[in-house]
Amino acid sequence: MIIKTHKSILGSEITDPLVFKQRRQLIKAMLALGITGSGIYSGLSIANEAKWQDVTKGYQPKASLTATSAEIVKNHTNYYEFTYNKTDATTLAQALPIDPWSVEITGEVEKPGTYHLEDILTQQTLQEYIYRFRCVEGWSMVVPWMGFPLANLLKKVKPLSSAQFVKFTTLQDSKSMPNQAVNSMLEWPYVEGLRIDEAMHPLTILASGMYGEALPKQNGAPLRLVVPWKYGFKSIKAIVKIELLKRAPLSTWSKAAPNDYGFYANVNPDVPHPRWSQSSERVLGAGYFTPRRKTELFNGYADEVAALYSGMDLRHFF
Ligand SMILES: Nc1nc2c(c(=O)[nH]1)N[C@H]1C(S)=C(S)[C@@H](COP(=O)(O)O)O[C@H]1N2
Ligand SMILES: [Mo]
Repeated sequence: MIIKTHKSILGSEITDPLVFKQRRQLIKAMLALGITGSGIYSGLSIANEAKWQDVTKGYQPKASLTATSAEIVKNHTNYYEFTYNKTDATTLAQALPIDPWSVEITGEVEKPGTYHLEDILTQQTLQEYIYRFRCVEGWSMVVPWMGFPLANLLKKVKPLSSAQFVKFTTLQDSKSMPNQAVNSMLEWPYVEGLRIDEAMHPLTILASGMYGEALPKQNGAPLRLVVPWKYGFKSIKAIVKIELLKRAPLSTWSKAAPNDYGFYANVNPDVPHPRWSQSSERVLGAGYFTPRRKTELFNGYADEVAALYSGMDLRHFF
């Protein structure tokens, strides 16, 4: 099954202080649920199961996805606040201060506020989500994220019926993010958005970990969005603000190049980028002679999400 509680995050071999903290939070969360003692791992699984079924209403996860090697996912990143290449964020992003961290949730909600990340995570049950991840540039990977449904957080702040869209904003900190101090085609801070039904969909998660460990900084620590049926640029990193809005926000890429990057950015093999085909993808970690993979509509999640777009012309709303 797609969701597994990761034994290793509870294991004593982890020494990274951040992971340790996350583990403490997990344990705190378990205590809050009344799960204690020797059944700590199995108890957590059961709690997860119940919660998951709660939010998914019968969603059947895909089995049989093999994760890309962690080394590749950690060392091949897109993080334009730090660099325009795919390798240097691994080291450059280590300068990002991520503790303490808080997230402002505001706009069309009953309970706006600024919430400490620790408090957000303590109230959620972290689970593993093994998802395909497809970049608009034409490469793909499979990542075992650790996180929780965005819907679970949004429900806590009680969106008003006027909330039609959700806007996400990355940290603005040109001291630690050098490209934010440089003029480029991109405007900072990085901004992304979803329609409210996309944001509430059970496949849409906020991730604070991957491969059973705290999320590496270059991959968007301490908290990032993951929307597996959309091109990777929608999955915004280092989120400090979530706003519920009446109207669609203008996202960073749509603003910079509206003909290249639409608001929806659903993975679609039949809608080419203006300068390249999207019909296939290079699978990271596959051998040199391995053929490209055929890209699937909605990145393989059509059964779960196609209904969100029924009646929409996906060429127009690309
Ligand atoms: N804040 C921010 N979020 C971002 C990006 C970025 O440059 N800045 N890059 C996006 C792009 S283009 C992709 S493909 C994914 C890459 O995620 P990864 O580096 O963890 O593989 O993050 C997305 N989120
Ligand atoms: Mo991307």
